Amino acid sequence: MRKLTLLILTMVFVQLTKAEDGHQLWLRYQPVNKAKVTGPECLAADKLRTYFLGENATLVFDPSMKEDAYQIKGSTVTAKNEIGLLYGAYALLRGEQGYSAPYFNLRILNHWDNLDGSIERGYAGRSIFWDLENGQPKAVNTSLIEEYASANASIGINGTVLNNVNASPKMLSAIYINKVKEYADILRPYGIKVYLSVNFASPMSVPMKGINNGKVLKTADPLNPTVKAWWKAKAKEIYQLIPDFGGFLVKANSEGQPGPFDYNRTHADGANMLAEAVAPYKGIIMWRSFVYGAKHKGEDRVKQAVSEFKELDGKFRSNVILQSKNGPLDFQPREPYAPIFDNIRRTKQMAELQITQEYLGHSRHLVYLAPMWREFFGFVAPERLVGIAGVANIGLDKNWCGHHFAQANWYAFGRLAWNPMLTSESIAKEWLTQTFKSLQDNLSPLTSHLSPLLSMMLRSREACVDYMMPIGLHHIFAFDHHYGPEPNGFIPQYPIEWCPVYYHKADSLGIGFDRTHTGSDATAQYREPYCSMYDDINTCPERYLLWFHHVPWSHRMKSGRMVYEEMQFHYNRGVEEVEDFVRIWQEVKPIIDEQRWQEVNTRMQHQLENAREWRKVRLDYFGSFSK
Ligand code: GCV
Repeated sequence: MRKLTLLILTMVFVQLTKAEDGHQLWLRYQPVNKAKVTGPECLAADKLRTYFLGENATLVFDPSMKEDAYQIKGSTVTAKNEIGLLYGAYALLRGEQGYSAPYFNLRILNHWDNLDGSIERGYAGRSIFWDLENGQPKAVNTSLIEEYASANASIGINGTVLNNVNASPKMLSAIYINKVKEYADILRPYGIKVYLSVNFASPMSVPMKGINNGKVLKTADPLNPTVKAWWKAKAKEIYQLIPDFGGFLVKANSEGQPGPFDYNRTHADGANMLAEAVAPYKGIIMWRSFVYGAKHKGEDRVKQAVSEFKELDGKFRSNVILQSKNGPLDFQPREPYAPIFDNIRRTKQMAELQITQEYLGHSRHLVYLAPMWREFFGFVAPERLVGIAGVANIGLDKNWCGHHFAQANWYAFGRLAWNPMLTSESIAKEWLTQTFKSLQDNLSPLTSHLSPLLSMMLRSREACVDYMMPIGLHHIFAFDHHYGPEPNGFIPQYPIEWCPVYYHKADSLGIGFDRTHTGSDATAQYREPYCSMYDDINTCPERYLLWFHHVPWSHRMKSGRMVYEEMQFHYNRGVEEVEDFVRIWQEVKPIIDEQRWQEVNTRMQHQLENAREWRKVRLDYFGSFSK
């Protein structure tokens, strides 16, 4: 027994003394180079030969299998094609057995990366794809992109949009398209297709040979024949270089982006024109429904997507997919689901989730997002969707995501895109045991640390809701950067939808946004039973109370507390939860390597400070109304 303990401690010591910066993510296989692999020579064979701990592994093609699916029996992996074998090889390395097939065909990361190297809402350093070197696009970092590709392939992600939805037209110039080809060539063996965000007015900035005598166009009107010809020629140019190019993602007529409304055309006119250009190559158009302040300016912001798109349902070409955020507002820590998913019936739909923590404490707060995404699937059945997009949290930081635990959100996104029925707990467990090897079963005396870490991850999203936006308060984040509270936020020159006071509507009588039939009637956009449930103050779940109702300060909550007291309760609970996370992190110190432990610890101290700050600022502010 003593010998065994000594052996375990030695193994742990070796593990802990190794420099550890988190760069390896959850892929911590040591090259053992001992397995003999029988079967086709492919990337899956390479991976198994290098990392598989067994002596033999076998790879088998079975053309009758579903695309990308795999079957693992012992150390034999069977799949239809090389990508299926690769997914299977990674699954075998993490200990899976049995049959598995992806739920969604489209499992896509959206990078909000700008060509100058900055990342919109990025909190982990600069872009891995873009930057300028002497005014030219930077050279491709092949080995880094290969690492990125294997991380994605290991969790089944099969597409990536390389640039920000607030897209620069330059993206479609020859010099950048050539770079996109370089990325596509590196990513292809890993089963990852590239896509681009496009600026709808690109024909007005980027000249195209053979169109309008090589001069830029004066219009981007989607019904104009020269505009159509420009996009067709652009698609041809791209597909000649990248035959398996995925297609375009478009943000149009929202937050100042150009779009078909500029020419009195509809979203369908715009999307269909682009769809026609990529159709010969089997490309797709992902058209975003995140719109406000254009055609329905002045209407409650959370209603505008349905108002704009409902009447167009059924008018989109078959290769257009409407891409909508999970909530109707903007990636708040908790939102009711977006009712656009109820209202669109004859157009393909995708959900857009945000992996980067724009409103959830950036990469400073430990917030595990799988519970939030699972909550969404409880309202929007996965079978209503053809794909999932996730706004990436990846940058040039050594550990990719800024916070070591933010890697878990990248991991969870991929796993849920593969199988939305997986539980948050099983995903967290997989991630923890792969990422912190000392938690693996073979070091059983230490596995007792797994459960506090698991519990911390699983409670972290609710804690964040508690200290940031209890009982349905929303968008009371500081202007522009969205980090920290600014409940009194009002800047007359800003659109009212950016101002926190518009959302909480606190005054001496009460608080909350009336979205019932007596108010903006946003509840009417929901299917039953939610429409009636949310509309009635007696049945509206209290987690959404101030989202849907303006209530007097004297309103009694189910707990018997009045509204302000209930807010106090939640703020306190949120802070106490973070205090407990800090305690857990101290407790696991002996089993976590020094560098990662310290880096997480520093961030946790910030998180705690911030949670206390949120509590104080909000209680002081709202207390001044509620008295
Ligand atoms: C990419 C919010 C964010 C913006 C983002 C926008 C969108 O408004 O704050 O940074 O822009 O959503 O999703 O288009």
